[in-house]
Amino acid sequence: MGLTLTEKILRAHIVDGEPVKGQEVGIRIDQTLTQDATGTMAYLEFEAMGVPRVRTERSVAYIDHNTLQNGFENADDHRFIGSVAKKHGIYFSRPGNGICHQVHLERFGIPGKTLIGSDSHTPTGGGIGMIAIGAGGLDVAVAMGGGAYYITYPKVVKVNLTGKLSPWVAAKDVILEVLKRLSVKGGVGKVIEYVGEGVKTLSVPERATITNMGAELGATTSIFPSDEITKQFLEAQGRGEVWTEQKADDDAVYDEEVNIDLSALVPLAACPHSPDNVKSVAEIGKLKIDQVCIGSCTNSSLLDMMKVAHILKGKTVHPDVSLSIAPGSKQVLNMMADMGLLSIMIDAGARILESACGPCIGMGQSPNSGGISLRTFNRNFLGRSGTKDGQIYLVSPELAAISAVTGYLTDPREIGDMPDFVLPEKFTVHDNMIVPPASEEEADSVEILRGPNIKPYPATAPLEETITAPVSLKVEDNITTDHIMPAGAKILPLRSNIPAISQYCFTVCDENFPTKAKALGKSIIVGGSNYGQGSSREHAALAPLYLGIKAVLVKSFARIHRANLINAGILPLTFVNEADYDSISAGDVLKLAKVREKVAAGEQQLTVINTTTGKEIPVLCELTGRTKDIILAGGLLDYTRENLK
Ligand code: MIC
Ligand code: SF4
Repeated sequence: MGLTLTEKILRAHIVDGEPVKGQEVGIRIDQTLTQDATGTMAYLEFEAMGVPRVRTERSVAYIDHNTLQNGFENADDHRFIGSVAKKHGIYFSRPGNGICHQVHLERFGIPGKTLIGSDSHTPTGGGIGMIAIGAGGLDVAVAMGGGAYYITYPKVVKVNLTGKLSPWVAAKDVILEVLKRLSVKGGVGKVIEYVGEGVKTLSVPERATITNMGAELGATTSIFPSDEITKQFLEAQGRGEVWTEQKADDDAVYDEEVNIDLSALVPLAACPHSPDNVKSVAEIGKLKIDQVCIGSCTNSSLLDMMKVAHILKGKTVHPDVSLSIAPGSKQVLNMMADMGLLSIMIDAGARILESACGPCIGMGQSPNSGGISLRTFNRNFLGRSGTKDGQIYLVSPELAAISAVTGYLTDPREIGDMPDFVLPEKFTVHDNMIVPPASEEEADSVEILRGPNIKPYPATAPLEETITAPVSLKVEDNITTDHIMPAGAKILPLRSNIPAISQYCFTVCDENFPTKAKALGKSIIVGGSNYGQGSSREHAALAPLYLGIKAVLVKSFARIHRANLINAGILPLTFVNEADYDSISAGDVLKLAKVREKVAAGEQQLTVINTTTGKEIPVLCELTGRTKDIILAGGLLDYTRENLK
């Protein structure tokens, strides 16, 4: 029986467990990446493990999220990360060098290798045939220390691409179509593998747009084969020597199949407030817009910028619209300048932002009240833009650019003929903003620069014998990490300060939650399905840990968030009968009798007693050998410390 590409790469990296779908396996990690918003914590954790030098083939620390610096905190964090990187063998991509995923694809990614990153859009690397997975900071720290990364051995979904995209229909429309069909929960426990004749018609940046936004499916990752097109891309980056062919066997067996005829796709948009709320432009109709933002790790490549510049050439941004453009990397921005694209954009009235995440994570450019904003990004969760009632539509750069000119949501096919956009044979390569680490001999003398905003990892405690605690919060389905631990210009600077950032935990749902939870001392959160979707931020587990949350009981979890809860020593529980969700109210006191003993004995089904109503509720506590030990120890940090001794 033939193997999928996913399985080939995973099998070559398994160091613990068997390749059985649904079971946990540990894989060797070749490369890691961090960004600054999750990075400070990841490096504090790495330091706490006491490993002097990273044991990966390549680890890179990027600064791209917190680049606003409207206080000392961001700059202090950058210096801290830069100094840790230098000391411990990590490459450091300085602020201004670009968004981690874009730069990693350009300068470091290698087909056939494994990569984990403390950012949920790490699957961008799947665009060149890597198994690239988003993870919590602590998992990345462990991988840097040479430890395995654990995943559920995934099912593999075949997305069979046929045909060719019509002019002005984009890679973004491909992933929006997949999201429309599979939903934000459709990828859980799965890897999405793209195959078929249509693959050849897509360039590397287009493939990367698709794998990047596969994160919104809840998938473990997404992957394209590495072929001649990948080779050309790497050669153009001056890295042709790292190319290898990577593809599935012809007789590979997949768990599910989705067929997409690229020629039949039309321009699409994800409507507020979910990436899977996808409609065609025709269905949405003539929508007047207030803002257009082009950029983010999904759509900020040179190819995207070439298309945008072509559309804006000789035009002016509509008087009622603000257009911002953030190129994905220094390389992209540099080439835009050399190719004259930048002056076309400036001339048209675009507001050029630095190469960073920027508005995607609410760092500036919040829309006006109730404003309609078209964005080439990947997430349109409520409030993420910084404007609570902002209406965010996720679209392709082509659609965004033409709409910025017309002032309303416009089908880009109205532009008329589309030229052949060909990527240059050579990209401008100048890695002067990537600082290599100090040599082993020099490392000792590198001083770690710690600012006053950097506070240690919150206190943890081993799992209690019995948990008796009130429900401090009850929430609905599809709660995102942007609800649990919001980002944005005000809160992001506090990422290295858990006591301070906790004051914003869940405030989107309940303004008083932090005060309430702290006053209760310990408590439990109850939620619906797909709890914790979105970002990889472990702060969405660390802030609850700091506020005394002992267990989270929900209908189902998103993958990375569940892992982060376990890493933080918070018990993840799911209802056996989803209907029992209705029998619990905020304020009820729940009891898990002899929970430590039962978890230690490997019992997978436990009973929660609602002492307020007397009802007994069966719940699942699906912890395997390793995750069980982590929970018993009080979290991954304590567990790793124990195991490193
Ligand atoms: C995001 O897009 O939400 C982020 C900001 O990149 C996060 C990471 C973070 O919260 O720091 C992600 O996607 O993992
Ligand atoms: Fe940055 Fe946005 Fe990409 Fe997250 S999704 S890495 S915030 S550009």
